[in-house]
Amino acid sequence: MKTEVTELLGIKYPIIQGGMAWVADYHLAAAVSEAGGLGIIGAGGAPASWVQEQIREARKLTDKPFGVNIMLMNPEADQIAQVIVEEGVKVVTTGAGSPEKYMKMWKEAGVRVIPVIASVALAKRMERCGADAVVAEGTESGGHIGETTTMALVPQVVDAVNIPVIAAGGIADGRGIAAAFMLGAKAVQMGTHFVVVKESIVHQNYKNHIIKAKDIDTRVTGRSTGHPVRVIRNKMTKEYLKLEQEGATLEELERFTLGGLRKAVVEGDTDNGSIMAGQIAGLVKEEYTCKELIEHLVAQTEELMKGTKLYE
Ligand code: TUI
Repeated sequence: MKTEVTELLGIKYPIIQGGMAWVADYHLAAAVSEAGGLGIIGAGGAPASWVQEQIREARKLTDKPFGVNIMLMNPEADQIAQVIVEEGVKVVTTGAGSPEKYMKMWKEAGVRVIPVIASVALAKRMERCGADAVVAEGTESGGHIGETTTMALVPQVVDAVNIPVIAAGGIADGRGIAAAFMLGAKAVQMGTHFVVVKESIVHQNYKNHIIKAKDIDTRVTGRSTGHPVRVIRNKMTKEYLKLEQEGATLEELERFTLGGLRKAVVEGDTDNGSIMAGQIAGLVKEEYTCKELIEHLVAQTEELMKGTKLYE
């Protein structure tokens, strides 16, 4: 399954694992890369020293390329950007902001830079400042999201830029991957399905919520604060959304979500924590290893794309 993105990144399959905070540690990233995709270590809100250690641990498990995701609201983003260069990481993805100020440093170090964006305007800005590709992430995604759906966003971004576009949001099987190719994407990024693979260190309670979720079970918290975040509905979202509707202040609302992802992922507190997941959670039913999942995805995609011009 050779595409511009597999060539750019030196990977076998055009499947990238999302750099999910607290979830995407070196175990997951190395397993995905070993299986032929691109594994990504999610820096989330972690300190730079943690990121450095994770990179070194991943290297012990795989000699294949892997990446690091910087969540740009991280207070140590500057130091993490530096660690990526020092440790010789080949690929960086960014989220929740614009990575413009790091671009020169990364390009000089030969790092492939792939910003995650949720609009055409930002995709164009990223292309202008030297991005190698963009991930166009639809609002179906888990976590911090934009407004536009994957179906509408991907073809508009594809038409607006000359760099390869990677589709994300609402993709968890071969049907979604084939659909992404039809929209003009050259690869996909998936998060939710990778949360439940065998190598994922996420608490079993969290995995169970994803496996049990139905199509309509996600909620978006924080629309009023300007930081919309998609999570699986639970006791916390019920209380949060009620308060939000009543016009609670930012401080009152933040009390609910502060440390919420850690609570759910690490402690398994799925009543009070933030169970970030995408709308496709309802389709994620089985538990595979990374290798099994990726092989399954590739077989399903190839079957669907037989006879199309897009598949060589
Ligand atoms: O970043 C994500 N998804 C995330 S980050 C995250 S950690 C977090 N935890 C609690 C609250 C908030 C975040 C969980 N999930 N996806 C990539 C993404 N980035 N989607 C949309 C964007 C984005 C949004 C605004 C990128 C840039 C932007 O504005 C840039 C600018 O400066 O105009």
